[in-house]
Amino acid sequence: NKSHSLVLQNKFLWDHKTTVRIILQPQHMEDVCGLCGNFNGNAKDDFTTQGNLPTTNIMEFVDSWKVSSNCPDAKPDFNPCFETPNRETWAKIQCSIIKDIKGPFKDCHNKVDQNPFYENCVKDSCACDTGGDCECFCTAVAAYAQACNEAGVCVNWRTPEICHSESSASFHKKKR
Ligand SMILES: [Ca+2]
Repeated sequence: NKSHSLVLQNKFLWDHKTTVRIILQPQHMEDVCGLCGNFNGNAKDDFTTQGNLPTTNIMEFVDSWKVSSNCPDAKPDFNPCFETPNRETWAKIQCSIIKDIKGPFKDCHNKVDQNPFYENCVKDSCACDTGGDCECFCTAVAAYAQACNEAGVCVNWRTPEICHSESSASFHKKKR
């Protein structure tokens, strides 16, 4: 069937943690729909609901793609740091690696705006408070590293102290 052939012909990259990247071959343009868009070369119609209605309302868009109607609706402007204020300070300190003008991303700042990635990093790091808590932080930083990489700036940011590729989560937990 169609979804089976999609799996066979395209790249699905999973980091065994919190990130999945799906790279479709061009022949699948317009074969897909959903949260990742419809891959038709027009970014402006990617917010199309499951009912095939284009919208500018991101809440309407994401809620339309819920797998189970039992899931609660998305909350507009939801900030997980409000619910876990004890984590916010930690999240801001950790995520400051993205904005640090002397840090590993300094050469990327004039290529890719670091601010939205920093904001997402803080929110994600606040949200991930039960198990795998550093994985959300590491994933958020890795997203900026990926954007930098795509802009031609290769950033070597992982260290034994920060998001080391082996068992980084347990390492960070002990340190905190
Ligand atoms: Ca599109």
